Amino acid sequence: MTTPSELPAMPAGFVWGAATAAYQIEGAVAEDGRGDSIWDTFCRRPGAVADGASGAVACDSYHRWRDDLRLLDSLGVDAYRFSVAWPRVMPAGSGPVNRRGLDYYDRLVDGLCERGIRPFVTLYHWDLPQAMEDAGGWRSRDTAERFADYAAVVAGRLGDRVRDWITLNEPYVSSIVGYAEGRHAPGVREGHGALAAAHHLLVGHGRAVTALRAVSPGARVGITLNLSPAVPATGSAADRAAADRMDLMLNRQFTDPVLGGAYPDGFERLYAGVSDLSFRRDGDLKLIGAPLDFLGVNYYYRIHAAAAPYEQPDPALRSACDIGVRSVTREGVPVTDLGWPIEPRGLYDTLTGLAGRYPDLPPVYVTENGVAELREDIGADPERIRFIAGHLAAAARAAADAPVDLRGYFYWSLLDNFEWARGYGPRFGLVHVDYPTGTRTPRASYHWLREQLAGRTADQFLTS
Ligand code: GBH
Repeated sequence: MTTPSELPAMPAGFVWGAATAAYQIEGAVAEDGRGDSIWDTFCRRPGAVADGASGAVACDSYHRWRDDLRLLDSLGVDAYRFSVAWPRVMPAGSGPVNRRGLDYYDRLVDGLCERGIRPFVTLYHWDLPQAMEDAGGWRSRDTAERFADYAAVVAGRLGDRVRDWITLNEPYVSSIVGYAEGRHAPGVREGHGALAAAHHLLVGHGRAVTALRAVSPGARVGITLNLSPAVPATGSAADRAAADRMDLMLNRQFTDPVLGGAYPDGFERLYAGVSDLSFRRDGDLKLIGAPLDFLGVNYYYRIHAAAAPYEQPDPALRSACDIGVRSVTREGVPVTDLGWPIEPRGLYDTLTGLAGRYPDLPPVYVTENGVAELREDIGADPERIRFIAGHLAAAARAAADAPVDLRGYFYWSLLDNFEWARGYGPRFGLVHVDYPTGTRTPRASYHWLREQLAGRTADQFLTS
């Protein structure tokens, strides 16, 4: 298959956008009354983040948001997905509201609306207030209740202009990478605790959906999940079973409750001896599985899964990511600078798979998809152009082949930014950022996308 270098024609109303997240771009972590988040704390831990980096300055978007608006405007996108920092709005996670923190998002939303750019607001992109973590974090059910309170406060301020809300970004990463792998904040390695975190994140999602709709009756509410098909590295029974375990942990732990109102078959068996799952309460699944207005899908790569020995033989001591699977690189599969396989068919399989598994699948947005380079290259990024065009083509084919109501695509990311535990090395941006000056320089992919979007004609976008 040849890789296209143009965007496919999409149905009328298809939303083209770019995405960012608060801690990755804002900086200004101690300004205007913002409280600490778990990422501020985690970044101070020696060895936790590459080069000892942190989001303390990042892209300085807290001050340079007008630059970001100009970049979005001239790019010609329909929408901008950004996240609100909970510790700016409620510095201790609950209790007093910090008006100056909300003012920032108010200005940003006004600026977007003036330019006709539709805001998609993520309420939680991993920056839990440290005070909440000190009280147990997502292991504690109370955090879910506080999250819903916070969601209501944000909707109360922005809900007159914001229609599209994403409760959580990637609860898999918040729970498993944060509380089981320990590679992300809060940096612990647990079994039961990580599974409790995953469940409480979903409870928080459900409560926030109710709260958002109560405060802002016109709200359209969804959740964003990172989905990666897990394919067996070989045809062996052991590798097929390993791929199934990976699929349960990574994908179906989240899609089944949210889209099907039940935990998947085999989940209890996967974690037998690790957790008794006693954090589940009657009524939770009804709340978690309440119908959504849309599903956000973040797709980066698919996983080639092979069976591996458990790191910890005793299940009682095992972390929730120790499931007897390792992901392998397949010969002949191209990879990004981060070693992530480049396989647009994984996005095709993700979308058609959702349609096959969940009869009531809501409309879908690809809320993230992107590629990083490790080179400090300002101008030419042909790989990025090929990556975007290839994945869009796969998404368009999926929407043609399966009952998927695909509504939009957001490139990750508008800007180079703080790439979590990997610091500032990986650069995902359509726009290069110079650190620490914050100078923004659009790359070739930005100019290419601008031309593609400007070239949209009415007939090109008629429903196929
Ligand atoms: C997204 O997560 C995030 O939403 C976004 O904030 C982030 O900047 C973007 O991806 C790019 O990374 O460490 O190589 O073993 C995507 C889901 C899950 C993908 C963890 C990377 C670790 C792979 N991520 N996974 S690796």
